[in-house]
Amino acid sequence: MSDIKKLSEQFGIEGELIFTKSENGFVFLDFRNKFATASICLYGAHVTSYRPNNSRDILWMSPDSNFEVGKPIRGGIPVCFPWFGPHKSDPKKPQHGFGRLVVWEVVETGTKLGGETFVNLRLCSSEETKIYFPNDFCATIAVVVGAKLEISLRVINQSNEVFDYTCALHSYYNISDIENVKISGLQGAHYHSQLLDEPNDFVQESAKIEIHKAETRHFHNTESTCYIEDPNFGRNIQVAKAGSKITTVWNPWSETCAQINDLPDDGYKTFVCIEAVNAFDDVISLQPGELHTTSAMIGLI
Ligand code: TA6
Repeated sequence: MSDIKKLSEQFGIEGELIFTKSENGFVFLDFRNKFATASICLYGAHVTSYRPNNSRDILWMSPDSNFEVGKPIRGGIPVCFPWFGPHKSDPKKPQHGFGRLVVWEVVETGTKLGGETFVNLRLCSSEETKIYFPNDFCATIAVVVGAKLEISLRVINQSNEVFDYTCALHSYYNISDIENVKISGLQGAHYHSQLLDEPNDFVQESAKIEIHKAETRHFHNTESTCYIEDPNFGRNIQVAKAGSKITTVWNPWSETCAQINDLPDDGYKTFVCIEAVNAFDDVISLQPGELHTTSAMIGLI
């Protein structure tokens, strides 16, 4: 029996959740319910689309994304785990961890009483993960597709020792034009810019952030909800989060974009990343048996 047939029999939900396989063998879960459509790729537990009814996609996908084992998918919601950014001691280890480079296992699907559809995907430590990260863990990506998209990364320490990890739900939002959107929710927060020599420390003075150049701002000690006002698309995207004290706002702008081979040269114009992060002064330290959950709740208001 093909893996798709097996998955469909075990986890498919008629008219609501189907499994598909792309030409290059990537397996997707495609959701359709009264609220929205959505797609998740098992490679990386990667949400590639979330489209509430009567709206265009909230998430941005690069038309040049690789769907190739060993490379991350560009766009949607990459899951950065068990480290965010470059590995702190070994630059040869993959940027943003290996969570986005491996296939996650489907453990449960279902329909909630309100009609939302959910899936839980799992990645547990193995010989393969121990090449990169020595500790025993189990991570779950739980996604609920409803009037909002809820995504959670839950990590349990299954070893006998304490371990640390960093992570991000690195969402790419689909916008009309980077020069015409405003991001609110971060006023008063301290941030450091990854593009300047570190350490640096700024305060977000204005209520609304406008982006007119490359930005990688890591906002500290904030659990606030952010909003992307996009008058051209006639919508405001709401980005709430839990279990994360760092919010990262990223846009590469033209020069960096041109150097990233899975982004079109003008790709930077139509996305902005607002990421729920645990890193820097918000590293997660888990005692044996302990767990931590990082979540993002994404929708329109
Ligand atoms: O979260 C911001 C960031 O770490 C940037 O520095 C930039 O590199 C971006 O993520 C994308 O990283 P990626 O490895 O997906 O190209």
